[in-house]
Amino acid sequence: MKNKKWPKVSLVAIATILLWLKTYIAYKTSFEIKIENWRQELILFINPLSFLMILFGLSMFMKEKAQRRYIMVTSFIVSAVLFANVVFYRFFNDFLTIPVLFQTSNMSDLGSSVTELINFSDLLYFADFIVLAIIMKFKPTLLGWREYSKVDRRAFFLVAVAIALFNMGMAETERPQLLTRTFDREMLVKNIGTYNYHLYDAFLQSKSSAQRAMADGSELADIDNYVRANYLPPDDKMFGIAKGKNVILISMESTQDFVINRTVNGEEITPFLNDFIKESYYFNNFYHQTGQGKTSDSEFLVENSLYPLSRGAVFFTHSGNEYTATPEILNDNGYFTASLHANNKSFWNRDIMYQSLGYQRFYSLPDYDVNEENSIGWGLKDIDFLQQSVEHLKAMPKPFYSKFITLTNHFPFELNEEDSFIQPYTSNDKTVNNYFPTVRYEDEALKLFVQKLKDEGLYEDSVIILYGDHYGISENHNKAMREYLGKEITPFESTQLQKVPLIIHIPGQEGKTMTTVGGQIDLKPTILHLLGIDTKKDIDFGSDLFSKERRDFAVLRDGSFITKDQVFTRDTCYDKATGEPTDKEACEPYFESAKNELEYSDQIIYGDLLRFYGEQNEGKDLSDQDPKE
Ligand code: GP9
Ligand code: MN
Repeated sequence: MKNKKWPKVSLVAIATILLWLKTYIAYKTSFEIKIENWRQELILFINPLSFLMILFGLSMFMKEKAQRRYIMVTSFIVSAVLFANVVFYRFFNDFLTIPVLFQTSNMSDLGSSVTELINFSDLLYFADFIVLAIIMKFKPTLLGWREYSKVDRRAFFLVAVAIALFNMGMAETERPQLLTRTFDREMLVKNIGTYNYHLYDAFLQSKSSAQRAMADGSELADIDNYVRANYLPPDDKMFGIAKGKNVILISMESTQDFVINRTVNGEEITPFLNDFIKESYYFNNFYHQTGQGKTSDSEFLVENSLYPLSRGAVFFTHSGNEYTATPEILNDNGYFTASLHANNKSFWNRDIMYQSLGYQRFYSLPDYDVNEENSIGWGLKDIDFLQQSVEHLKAMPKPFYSKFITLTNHFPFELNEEDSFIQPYTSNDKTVNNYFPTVRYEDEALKLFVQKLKDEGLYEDSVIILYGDHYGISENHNKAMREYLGKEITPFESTQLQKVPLIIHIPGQEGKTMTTVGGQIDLKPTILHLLGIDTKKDIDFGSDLFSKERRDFAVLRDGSFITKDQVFTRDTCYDKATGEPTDKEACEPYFESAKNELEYSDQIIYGDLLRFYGEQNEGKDLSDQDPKE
């Protein structure tokens, strides 16, 4: 029946406002969302609104009875989704994702303790729904209803869209490239809201499922041929030289190669590394090949010898794929495998991806003693992180394969006074200026770490591999870099600045500078060969950096490539000797290879093709695995 009177309270408005406020209260009381300034607080406050307006607004097209039913049912479902996240968060300190819902071991953990996780007061999460239901039952006339005109609806949806755009605009300024890079779930929820986050998650999921469903493994034949043709046999002298040794792999945050053996204000930037390379293999033509996934992309390259994707972070988009990563291979060879990083475990989706890579244990934030004194910028300072990590190393079964991810030398390169061992550079560019002291701090942290490894008797039994994860100084800082380096930053120089240090220390081996051109993609076969593990049958796009048959070649994720004598970037072929553009013909023989590399690797990831090769990996929570188990 039509209610002719002006509505007392519009059902659409009341349902929207109740759920909006409830969501915000839940954000503040049930999740630990870090808020750094009032803009972030405002984003958090408004972020559920546009979604709820659109969701409930759909009922404006309905008749009274249908509208009531629709609003009640939707309100209940949305409340249930929110509540499911609250319960999940209590246990895992993380937000739900679709792959997680299907991870049986996670869910069974949760299932057994669900009664402990839920209490009577949780009914409060449904308080608004209960109130709505009571009114509807006993005083339905309190809630008005009217037929909405076209103009009403248009105005309503326009407002909703405007709020959504305002929200996105603010989020974009607070966290640029939020959606293409998808940092971590907390950041997504904080910026676009829990409901939009679920939509986004569902979108990612369906996209990759469709691509996966269309693949049948027949594509592998060509790829297999290509990879076989590019396989390089190991140098007999190096194969197995570190058999049975521990591996300590260190990802050096934002560390570019140009800092090695260089000074700022007359002082060495990396005094420790400059010494350490004298007793290690030091690769000075080694490139990072990362894309938007930054650190996680470098991890992906190093562990899989596959390229990351051209957009997004493969750690997020394809964490459910089958991989044959170094940790998995080493598990089968009697190694204990662990990653150590003092950050949220879900950052870059590591907690999930590490399961697919085969890690047995992930030491993340809760495994470290982190407080205000020992933190700066992104979190635990490198010195504290590495020192505390040695205790974890001592507890691990031997031999172990351990990956450390440092953090202090991260943009915006913040440092306390007492940790500044050198003065900043003195250009107009604060980022470039501050980069040097944080690199110097990282160098100090590495020195103390190596010292501690010696003190604890771990040094002689371990291969130590250090690599830079990606650039720290982007092209936005070319002016200050020109000033510092004393040369114009042309596209050629920019490409050369993508070099990151690679240092491999093998006990008992003398130091040597290796000039072969290579990249992060080459680390997997290199490491495995040093440990005496054959890689002939693996699908690796990289090849052993010690092989005598090396062909100097590295492809960057943007399609640029580097050979022995040329650099190809932005459609121009440069002569390395002069740094000047040269005839394109000189680069032409490599075009096909560079294209194939990236395309074949992408095909593997999009089609999840390695599942046609290997067996299935079971999902496991890695945060509380006892290393002795
Ligand atoms: C965060 C750290 C930094 O855990 O890996 O990530 P980045 O921004 O360098 O990719
Ligand atoms: Mn990084």
